[in-house]
Amino acid sequence: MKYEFPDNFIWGVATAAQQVEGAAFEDGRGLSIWDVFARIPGKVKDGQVPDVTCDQYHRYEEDVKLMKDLGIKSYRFSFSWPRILPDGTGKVNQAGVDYYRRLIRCLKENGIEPNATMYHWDLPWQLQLKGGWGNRESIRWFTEYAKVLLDNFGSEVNLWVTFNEPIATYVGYGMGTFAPGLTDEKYARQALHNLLVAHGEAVKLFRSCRLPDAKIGIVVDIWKHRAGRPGNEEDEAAALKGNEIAGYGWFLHPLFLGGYSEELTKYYTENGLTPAAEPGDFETIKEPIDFYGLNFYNGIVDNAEEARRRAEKRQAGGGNYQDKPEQHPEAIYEVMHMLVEKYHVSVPIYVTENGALQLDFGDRPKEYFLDDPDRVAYLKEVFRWLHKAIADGIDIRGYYLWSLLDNFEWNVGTFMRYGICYTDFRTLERTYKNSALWYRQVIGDNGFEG
Ligand code: IFM
Repeated sequence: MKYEFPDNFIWGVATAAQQVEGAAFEDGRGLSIWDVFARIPGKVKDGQVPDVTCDQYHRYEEDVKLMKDLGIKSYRFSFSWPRILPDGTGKVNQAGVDYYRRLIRCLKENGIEPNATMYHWDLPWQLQLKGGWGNRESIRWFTEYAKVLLDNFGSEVNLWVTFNEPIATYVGYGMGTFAPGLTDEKYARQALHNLLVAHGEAVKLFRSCRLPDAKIGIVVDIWKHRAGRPGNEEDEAAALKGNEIAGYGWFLHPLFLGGYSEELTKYYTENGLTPAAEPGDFETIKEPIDFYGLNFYNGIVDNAEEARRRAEKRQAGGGNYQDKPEQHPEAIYEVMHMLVEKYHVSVPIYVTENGALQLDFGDRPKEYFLDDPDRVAYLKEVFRWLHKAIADGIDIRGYYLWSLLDNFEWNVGTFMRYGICYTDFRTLERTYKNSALWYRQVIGDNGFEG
């Protein structure tokens, strides 16, 4: 069967500033929470730091060339807040603005549409020192930053994302495994409330700029949970928690339906976690957006027995990522329907991230990574389900593969390789993996036979 995608379907690739740019201490860039966090022993695998990563800051022309050669139609990247505003607010770093101007110009000259994210987890360290997202002032800080971006690039970029995956801020403020490494549940819940209001304020600001061709949205990742043993109390509770309490429902409900869900409200009340909100906050969060960005990687089956077994293994030193979870690419289809049917999403949807990883234990040659049939098989499966959702009438406009390059995968550093291009982190040379060649074919044919 031929899986053909709609005309004008956008085939893209995605990255994020902290993961690919490097040049952490160049041209006036300030520190981000990740620069600092990575220096705390034990926080990032093997003590890796994101100082150089893929060095895209110096090699963006080479990367744009790769994209052009692959037929990529749109590049989703993020602005580095501390590169633009080293202290988070106040003085603008002109060298930082100039870098993004060069990048955007280069993309456009090569016929590649920029899709820019304002915030992909790299809060300026100076703002963390003032409490970061837990401080309600963060709404004002973010709006100031958004204004600098819109003033400088509003007429250059037509696809804008306010936030990438808000949940990461919970992992950083509540669970401690992401920057800045806090484990304060109440503060984390407040931080996420502030962040959502900041999103709404940025959308209002964007509207006031009257950019006729530009659109704005938000990216929320969805890992849809279901009970492994339906009816089993523990499994059902885990799935509810994964979906509503510490998952997508936390964000989608206020963004599309208004206010926190019944389940989350109950949880907040019972646990004394209700974030302080001001009048008008929920209207601001629900400010209409132009598109929704879905980051999809997997569907999750919750089985408490299985979770216990894994936890024991971890405690015994098995490590966090030794067991690859079951793959459920079909969940993307369910997710698309849920967006429309449960959350009444009526704006166009983009898959703003999707991809597969290879684990790098440091003992395998480059050639091993270049041949990646598992990634191709996974992508094919995702595309089939995506195609089916489009055939059902869901308005899906594009797909961004995570990622163009192997890059700095947060707290596991370069251990997880998500790229369709292999990055040699010593020489910084990029090499196509077989998946890149396959993706080029898909883009060229606007679909595939399978
Ligand atoms: O690398 C991350 C990205 O920064 C956000 N979404 C998930 C990716 C893979 O883990």
